[in-house]
Amino acid sequence: MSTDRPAGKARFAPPAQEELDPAERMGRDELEALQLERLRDVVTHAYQHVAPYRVKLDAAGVSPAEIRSLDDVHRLPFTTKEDLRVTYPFGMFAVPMERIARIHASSGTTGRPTVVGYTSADLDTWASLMARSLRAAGVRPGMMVHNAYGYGLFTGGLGAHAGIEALGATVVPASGGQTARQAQMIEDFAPQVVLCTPTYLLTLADALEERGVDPRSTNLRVAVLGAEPWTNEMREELETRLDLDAVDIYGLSEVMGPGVGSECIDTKDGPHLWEDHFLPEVVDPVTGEPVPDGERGELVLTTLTKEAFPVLRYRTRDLTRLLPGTARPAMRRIEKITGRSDDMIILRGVNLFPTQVEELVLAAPGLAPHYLLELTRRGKLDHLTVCVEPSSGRPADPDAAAEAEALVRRVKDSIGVSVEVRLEEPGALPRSEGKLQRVRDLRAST
Ligand code: DLL
Repeated sequence: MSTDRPAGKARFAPPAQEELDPAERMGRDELEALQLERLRDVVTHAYQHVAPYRVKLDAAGVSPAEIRSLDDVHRLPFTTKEDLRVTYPFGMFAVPMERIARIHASSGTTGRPTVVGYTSADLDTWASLMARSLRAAGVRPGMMVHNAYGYGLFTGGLGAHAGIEALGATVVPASGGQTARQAQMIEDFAPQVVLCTPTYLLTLADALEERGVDPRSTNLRVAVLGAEPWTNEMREELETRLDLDAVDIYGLSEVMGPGVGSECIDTKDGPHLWEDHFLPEVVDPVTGEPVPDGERGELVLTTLTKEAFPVLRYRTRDLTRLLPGTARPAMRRIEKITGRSDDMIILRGVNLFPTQVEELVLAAPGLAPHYLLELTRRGKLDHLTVCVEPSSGRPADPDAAAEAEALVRRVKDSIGVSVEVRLEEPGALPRSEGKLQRVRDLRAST
């Protein structure tokens, strides 16, 4: 869905055809021929250099030479996060350590971290795809980009950084945290572009207001937002609050980092996947069977060009569907991600994602765009409390209390489940410093 924002600051124009990479201008047949050639190469590379892939492919009875069409990808075994964990730290690397130029790792809050590696050619590819993503968002050489994705082992900061430089823009390596100082830099340096998570942009908008700056008055024109699920309602909120275009960038460390796909500013209709480097499929999350384009399921990605860390049929756990290309006709899009299969809450038999609640909270004018889902146990049953705040900033605001009351009904009507809604004091809910945790699970202690 594309959202138009009210006329304010001039919008950035999309790149002209001649500014695009050759692959972005290919026809579908040419692109698929390239994908097939690369798929054969990557399967051969993984088979020859990564022992766990060799074992799995042998067990599945598939030899790299049998990859004759793109559909043959369905014959390859899946790779899961667990496969990466058991080979911690470097067991899935496909090149000798001397050729590894950089390492990143996931936070590992839910177990051992997953570690990924890049050769210098991989870093070049990543920078060029990140630059392509920024260009699609209307960013051009010479612009200033405030990069508030966290620097460090997380792929967001350094991945985006290299892309900004590759594009020829000016990078402000703000990283995460020190929000008051970041707001000041946005005011003083006047960047046109900001890169961060959608929830951190809300934090930045609050910090601008605290400085007495109207968030609509900055020089920011585009925000390139990702690393966590967010809804079109959140997009509208941010676009209106800051008077800019908010575009969606997708990626994950296991597959590369930010820039696996990105939205084009002219359509804002879900990230285009950069299919010259990644082969997407969507599968039924339970059976693992591929579903046709247009049907919802779990996104599965195969890297087509990575040297150090090739991944075959990686189960992302991200839920979406494949849609036809628009701004880049040959490259398919993913629908804005609704959530991850592991974020799904099953409440008395009803499946619920935090984004479904987000849509409803953001549609309630009396409520602030902050919310938290608190899971507890009452007797034998799970109980969900949606914690919200008044948008007026006034404690116990009667309008907000009425909206909170109405939210109980709206959740029941649209999601089909009974929840409690608790109106908190203004500022009581946790604010984002990067990726925001939406669910507080207190079931073990209640
Ligand atoms: O979050 C990479 C990234 C950084 C993407 C900056 C975009 C911008 P991980 O920490 O490995 O990598 O987390 C990857 O985050 O599987 C999704 O569940 C979620 N995610 C990433 N981008 C989006 C998005 C980075 N645009 C996981 N919409 C992924 C929804 C997203 N979820």
